[in-house]
Amino acid sequence: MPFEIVNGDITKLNVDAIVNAANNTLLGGGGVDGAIHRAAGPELLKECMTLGGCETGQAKITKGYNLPAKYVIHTVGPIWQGGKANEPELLASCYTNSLKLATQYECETVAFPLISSGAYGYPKMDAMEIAGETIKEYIREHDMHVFLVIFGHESFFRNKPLYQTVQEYIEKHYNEFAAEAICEGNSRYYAETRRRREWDFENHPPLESKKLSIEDVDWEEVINQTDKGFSQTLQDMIAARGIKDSKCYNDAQIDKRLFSKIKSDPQYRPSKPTVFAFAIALHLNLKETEALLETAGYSISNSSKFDLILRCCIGNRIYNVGQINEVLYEYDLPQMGSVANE
Ligand code: AR6
Repeated sequence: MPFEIVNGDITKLNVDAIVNAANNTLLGGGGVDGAIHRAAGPELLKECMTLGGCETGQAKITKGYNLPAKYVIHTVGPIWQGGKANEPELLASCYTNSLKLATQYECETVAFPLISSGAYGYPKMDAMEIAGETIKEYIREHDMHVFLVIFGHESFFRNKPLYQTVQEYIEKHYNEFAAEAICEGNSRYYAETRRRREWDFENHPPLESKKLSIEDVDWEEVINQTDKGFSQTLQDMIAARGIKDSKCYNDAQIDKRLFSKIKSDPQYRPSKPTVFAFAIALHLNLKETEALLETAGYSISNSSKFDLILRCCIGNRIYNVGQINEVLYEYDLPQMGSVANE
């Protein structure tokens, strides 16, 4: 279910399987292929020699040897030839076939590099689009945590309208909110900044004005009993929305096991990103989000960029964890649904 875009070196990840962007021979090469063979040691090449190569778009699996990962899934991306040689379909099948192998080998955590985007010359933005869409489609139906590992911090989402809206919002409010904290004693200043903040959402049409797919709910009764704690409040909210648990944790991109843990432990205190993820899955407005945060002992902080991003997205009725995670990635902030947060 959860999908995270992270920065780093894939050979260092402690996951069930890492995916290698290999070539048809499967006998090693440069880029991420070279790095994986170096880190795994010579035994990996020995096993690869028994595999008889691999077709473009297909995948084969080996052990991980000296890597922290248990398995390496070797896939061969298409060489970019201008886009008219079936490259998008072949690239998508690299992800799907690798994920199918991972399922077959009962892998719960899988990490991909951005296949074909180096020596094979696939335009990076397009490669990212295909990777994101294909992985998200697969994990909708499969219980798996997938990482897309970007080598070196590269930007992918700065041209998107949501990033630009958030950026403007942060530019406008970040200093103001920081100043607000300093001037806490000055109630006139505080009232003024608060008024301006509220004006923002009241007078600007939200980005997403289409009708929500879930019926609006009168939360009054649900959120008035905040002493119930997070676990019970969340369950009441899910019941009030009339949705299945699975829809809620899938939309929140929260791991099923984490959800069960939260449900069975009335005292469970989730991380802040996890609370926000549920607020988004439940399509809460800002007031309701604040009430849910309060049940876990949090409030929205005016001097935290993470909180400002979430405030901006929820104020604009952006209820898509994937889109919000793209913005968080650009700001190098923890993403919602990340196990590392819990
Ligand atoms: N961790 C994560 N990503 C990495 C790492 C790393 N350690 N090293 C590089 N990348 P490439 P391709 C990124 O060229 O385009 C090989 O020689 C890199 O920044 O490794 O599919 C094979 O043998 C880029 O975004 O793979 C083939 O002949 C991405 O991994 C050929 O290259 C993929 O770049 C395959 O080319």
